[in-house]
Amino acid sequence: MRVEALELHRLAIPLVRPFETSFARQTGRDVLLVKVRTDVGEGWGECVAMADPYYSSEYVSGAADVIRSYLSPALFTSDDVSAEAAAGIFSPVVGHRMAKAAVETALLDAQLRAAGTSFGEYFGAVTDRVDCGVSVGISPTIDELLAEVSGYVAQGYKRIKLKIKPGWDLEPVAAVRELLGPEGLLQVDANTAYTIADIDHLRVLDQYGLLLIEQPFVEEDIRSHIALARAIETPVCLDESIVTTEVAIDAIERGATSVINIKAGRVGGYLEAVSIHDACLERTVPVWCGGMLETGIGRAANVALAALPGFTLPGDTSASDRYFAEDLTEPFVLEGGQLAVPAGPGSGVTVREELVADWASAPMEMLRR
Ligand code: OSB
Ligand code: MG
Repeated sequence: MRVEALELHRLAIPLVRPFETSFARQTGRDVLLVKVRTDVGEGWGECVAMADPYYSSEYVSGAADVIRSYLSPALFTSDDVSAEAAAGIFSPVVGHRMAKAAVETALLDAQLRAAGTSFGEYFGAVTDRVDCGVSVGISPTIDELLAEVSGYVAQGYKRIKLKIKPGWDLEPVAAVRELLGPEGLLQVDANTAYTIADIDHLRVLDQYGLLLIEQPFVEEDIRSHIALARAIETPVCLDESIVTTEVAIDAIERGATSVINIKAGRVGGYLEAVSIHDACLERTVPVWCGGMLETGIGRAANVALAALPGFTLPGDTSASDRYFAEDLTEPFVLEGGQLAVPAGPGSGVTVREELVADWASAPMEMLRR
């Protein structure tokens, strides 16, 4: 396929409720979309980078610049590119995986739409619906947290994930465990807010029967995660630390993680995400699909990924209305705690281009060969 042009669309979309983590409080999403125009048709990709470099070193303006200055010129040097070739074409650029993932996904969408193949079929999906959980932000009070969680339970979400940080951990976890009862699936995510000095404190969580504790320590600190995994019963799950298949295998073999949160954006794209899934399946390490508050464009691909056989835990693949009043595609609607895997070619969803234009926070940028 020959890429004729890349369009960069920057949008501002309000969230239905603020989302607070240990690192930031977000009231909206700063969305970067990539549309590729090729000789076989068009494709879309959503960049998961956040407005500021607080979750990872990437951020939206940086990702846009990497695409503009490095990734699109690299694509234009060839007359025959494919999603499978993208990682090689982009390999001179170190890191910037979220930027690379957005472009690779747009290429894959164009290529699979032309071939009449869905993301699910291409990735190796074994089911047409996936179990969904919901990630619940830090709340001003325990009462407000319980009201929010009760709403999600009533909607049918199969698992609750609580964002935690020092000062917001044991009390909210105890309260939500009581609300859910002993059988309710519950897990926590610290987004690197703790240090090795907190191991004794984190051990107290063992009494709440959590599915896992996600990323308590900084990205590069594999050693402290190994120490924690040895000290507590709650399984340790890595998110931020897992940036490639090699890192995933290393973390598993060293005992730093016994569950992995797979986010395609964080690892450079869906092809690498499938490779991490395969490595985990081979080692019987369960995985689940993470999220970055994606619109329907990114969500469609996540739901297809979550349909692979190793995704045995409910993902952060929530319905459109958990995030936005209106979505950029047809909405993803929860049915029996599940979302349907889109079946049409490529991502299987239709981008509402009039909304993309209406919600633009900057003029569209056209990058041509
Ligand atoms: O750590 O999993 C995370 C959102 C933004 C950045 C990081 C994370 C998250 C979430 C929300 O937990 C997942 C979602 O609902 O998309
Ligand atoms: Mg996380």
